[in-house]
Amino acid sequence: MPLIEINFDGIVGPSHNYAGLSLGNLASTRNAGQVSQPRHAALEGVDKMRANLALGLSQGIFLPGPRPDRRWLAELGTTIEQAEPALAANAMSASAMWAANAATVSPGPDTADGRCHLTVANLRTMPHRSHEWPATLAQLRVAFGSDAFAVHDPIPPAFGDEGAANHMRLAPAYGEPGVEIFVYGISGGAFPARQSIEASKAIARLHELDPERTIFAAQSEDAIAAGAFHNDVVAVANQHVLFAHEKAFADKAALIEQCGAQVPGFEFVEVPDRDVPLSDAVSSYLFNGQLVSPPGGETTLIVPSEARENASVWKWIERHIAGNGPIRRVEVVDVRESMANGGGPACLRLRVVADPATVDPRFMVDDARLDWIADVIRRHWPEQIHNDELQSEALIRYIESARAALLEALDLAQLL
Ligand code: SUG
Repeated sequence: MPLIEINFDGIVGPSHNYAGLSLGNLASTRNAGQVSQPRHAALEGVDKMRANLALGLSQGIFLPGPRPDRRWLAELGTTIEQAEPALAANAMSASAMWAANAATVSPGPDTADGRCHLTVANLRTMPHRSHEWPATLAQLRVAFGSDAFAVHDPIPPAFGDEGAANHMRLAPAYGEPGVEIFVYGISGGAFPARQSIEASKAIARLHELDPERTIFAAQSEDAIAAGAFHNDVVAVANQHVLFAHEKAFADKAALIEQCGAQVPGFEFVEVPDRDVPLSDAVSSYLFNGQLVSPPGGETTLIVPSEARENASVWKWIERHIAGNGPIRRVEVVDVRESMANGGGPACLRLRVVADPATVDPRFMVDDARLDWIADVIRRHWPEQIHNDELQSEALIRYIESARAALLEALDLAQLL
């Protein structure tokens, strides 16, 4: 079987809530204290996966981590019952749903040993995300346990790494050698730059990438300051196409020149700031779409419904498609509960180019398995979470048994 792109979506965990934990993520700050709907959020995620399957794409899943993270709280000398509310919220976040931050992935055609390399992200910048990686690593080791893969520990927390959200790959076809672009932040004005160049360089070395086909590019300070806390809020690549906002990169000209020189047929689709200002790009998540090549189909951009509701963004999309640009088709999905925490369609998935037969089948889904997952969600996920009940004993019991029910249903109780 040739190598294809598989999208692994993070299932929205039963503790999904709005605690406003992510400085620099405007949606997270704006929605702090709102009432969340974990059941609806997780079902929105399932519907997004169904839409991917309907396009003929290959689909996988990642599981929610244990929440509250009792082990992390114990390392901090406390418990969920006794922790200060702010710390308790950090232990309750369902942020592992944003699988684009799970790991950085370098497919086999790009690496010296021909294996697909994955490095789990340390996510050290935000406390609520810094404790995701042990549970993520445990499942990566099961899902990608075959010889076709090399799974790496996180790089040391001295250097911030946020995974594939700051990494893009350009290649004439998925199974051919590509160029990998690592995007890092230097400064974000009032907001933190989460990805460091030291982390990106370490990953490129660990993944045994060819330095001739590896690019390091800085994010523009303006983009981070406008709320692009990850590069995937302002840029996305697929095969030979790079789709980005005019202000995404510190030195756009140098990046485009390198891509043009190294990627056969390279096409840059740029959205000028005068058509779509950075603020509209950030609020609509236009670039946080999934840019995909369905089998035998046309290059398709899967955008959140917020993109259709933004006049400048929708006008740009309609004009691009009418003008025969490289993006031939647009699909709209509803992931509002995740969007309200700053997570769009692209945040919810990790792309892995691989032969699906080399992946543990328990992490792959079809419509029937999604029915099954949706059924567990309907039966076990809380309907609502109010911000002031994150330490409620009853809610915690409910959340812990919901995750256990899912893992058992998927025959993955070993990860409990
Ligand atoms: O890290 N939101 C996530 C959103 C991650 C989006 N991922 C990508 N762009 N790939 C973050 O900021 C909000 C949690 C809260 O406030 O409770 C949060 O963590």
